[in-house]
Amino acid sequence: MSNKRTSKDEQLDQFRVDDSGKHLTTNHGVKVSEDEFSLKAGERGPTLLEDFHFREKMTHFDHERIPERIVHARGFSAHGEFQLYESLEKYTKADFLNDTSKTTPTFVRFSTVAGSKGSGETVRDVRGFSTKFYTEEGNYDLVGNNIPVFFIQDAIKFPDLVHALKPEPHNGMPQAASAHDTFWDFIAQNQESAHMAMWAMSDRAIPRSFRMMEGFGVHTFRLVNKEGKAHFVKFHWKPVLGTHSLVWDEAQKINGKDTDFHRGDLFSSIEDGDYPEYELGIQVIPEEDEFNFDFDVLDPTKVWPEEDVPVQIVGKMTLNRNVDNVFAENEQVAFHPGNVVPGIDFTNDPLLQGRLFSYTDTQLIRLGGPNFHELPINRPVCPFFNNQRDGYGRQTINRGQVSYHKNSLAKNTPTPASEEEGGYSHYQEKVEGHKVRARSESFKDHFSQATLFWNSMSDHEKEHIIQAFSFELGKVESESVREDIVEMFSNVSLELVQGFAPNIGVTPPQSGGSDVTKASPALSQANTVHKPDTRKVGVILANGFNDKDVKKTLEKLSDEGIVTEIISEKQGTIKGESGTELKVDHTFLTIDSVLYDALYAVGGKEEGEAFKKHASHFLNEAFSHYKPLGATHNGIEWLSLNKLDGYNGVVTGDDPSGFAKEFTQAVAAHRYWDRQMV
Ligand code: HDD
Repeated sequence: MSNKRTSKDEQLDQFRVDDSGKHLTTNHGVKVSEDEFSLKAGERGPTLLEDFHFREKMTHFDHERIPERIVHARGFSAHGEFQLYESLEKYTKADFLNDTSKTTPTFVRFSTVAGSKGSGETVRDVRGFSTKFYTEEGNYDLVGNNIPVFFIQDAIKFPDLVHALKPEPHNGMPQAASAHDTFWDFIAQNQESAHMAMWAMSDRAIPRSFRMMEGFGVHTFRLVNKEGKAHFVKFHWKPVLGTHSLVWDEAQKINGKDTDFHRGDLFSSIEDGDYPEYELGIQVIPEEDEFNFDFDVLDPTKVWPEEDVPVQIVGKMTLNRNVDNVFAENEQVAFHPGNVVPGIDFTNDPLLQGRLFSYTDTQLIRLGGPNFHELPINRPVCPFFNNQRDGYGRQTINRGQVSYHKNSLAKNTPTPASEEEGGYSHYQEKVEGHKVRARSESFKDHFSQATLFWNSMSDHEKEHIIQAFSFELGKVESESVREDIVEMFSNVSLELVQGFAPNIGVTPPQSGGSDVTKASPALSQANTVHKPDTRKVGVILANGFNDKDVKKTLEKLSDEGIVTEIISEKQGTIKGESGTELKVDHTFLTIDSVLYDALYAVGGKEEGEAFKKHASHFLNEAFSHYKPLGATHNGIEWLSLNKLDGYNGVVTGDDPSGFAKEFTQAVAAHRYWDRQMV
């Protein structure tokens, strides 16, 4: 990654303001002499209307909020850059996908879908993964999710889906959760959602980190090259750290212990220089092969199995700068799947077609008018010229007499550009048909790929899906909705419904099921990358710890990229037996085992009963979430007291180097699912 400032950084500099060390002024630049007392008629008298400073301060405050996004309200962003590995000239003329010498500035916003702006971040939900590429040919937005398919096939059903998912209107509950009647009623009545519902009930919906989840453009787009030849394409982001998830019990507890868990993880990784990286992948199908698959390539409820259509890795995005101001950047950024550049085009996917309308429309209400493209975070890095004028908050001062086309007074400028000059030309797809409100027959297989997903899961992932259905439907009060869901998902897998139906008081069918036997190993997180890098380990220490060994171990873990934090009873420092002092990062009160990937228990000579109790609680909980545990010195004793020793992923040892090596491998493994059966 280069440390060169991007063109977007330079542009944003014009808008960045640092108030520190300055005199306080009004918004009109008048220096203010007093900011604690309003202007009154007498010390005990009424406030005067002429107090312009009070009026301005209060009015601004009263208007500080804008509507939250109707979906994806809870989100967090970072700046980055995209580097192409090899030219994609043969597929597309998009300049940023042709020229490997160019670095394209990017801005990414991650989000949950259902919850309000202040809701917990580790809820069971789809995650948004939106990327704005500030290319030299204009902004290209890839507005995707961490799940490669969608609930519905036609955008006209989106308001219904979201109404069913959001808190129920009569009581405003539940917040940020799909575990309620209306959501599952919608699913049962709209069977095209079967495949996506399987993903939503899988571990994908509770990611460990924004840094450890995939991103998908979902729709089929078109890449068009200089010769005008088009290919169908699906976009993928593959996290360099692999795709990893939390466990459900842990995810729920994190929401209470740290509502900002995901944004905190992203923010501190970037601050620490552990820049999140994602490789861009494309799946390409030549136009002439459009009808050679057992699904319709335009259907957004279908994946293109990676084993059939391989993902070609073509570049990498690195997120390397946090936002300066969450409102100005994260809240005001406006994404739109319709923001494309020459060489990237749409298809007739009816979900995509409807999105092309919705995103501008929503920004008009959310950002208050048609000039949101002028907000610093939304401005392209290339100049823009047209005859659009005026509107709320207009900032551009367009000079000259002329604001219409065609004209003679300004020699007909700004002039449309020809294709050779870089003008956007739409792919000339031949289309004919009757005007109908209908769906193609080729969109009507709702279950084969839901079964493909189920067949591709490892045993522990299957168990998690069964538990997720049991939890979600367990919260559904309507018996008929529960029965409908069992019936619906018996089309996916008998093993699945027989797993969860008894837990929700429904008798599962004994026959039927699916005859699809195909699996796609790429869908299972069991086959992802495993690395120790950036994993967070809580180190439990008491005064009088063996500082020689601990120091050596911590150094070795740090060399492997593991981030350690010291947990003890009190803030301040703790002293080792040879006098080394270490800063305590957290106490048992301010942190929790659910906020770590693994624990390393050491203790110390001065540990008391309360200390042992807390440490045992931490270890037991981490163990129950299948996390790696390491123990040396007194820590070994706590393991045996709690009967946690002897399991896979529980590492003990006397020699710091040997221990650190084995523990690093355990941390990289993420979780030990064989304990699920214990
Ligand atoms: Fe959407 C926001 C992703 C279908 C209408 N959507 C939004 C965001 C993401 C997605 C990541 C948050 C953008 C941000 O961070 O600011 N949406 C998707 C994906 C979809 C999808 C991957 C299916 C493949 N969306 C979809 C449909 C419609 C919308 C079918 C309506 C026809 N989406 C919106 C919206 C939002 C939005 C209401 C709310 C805030 C915003 O646009 O800027 O217009």
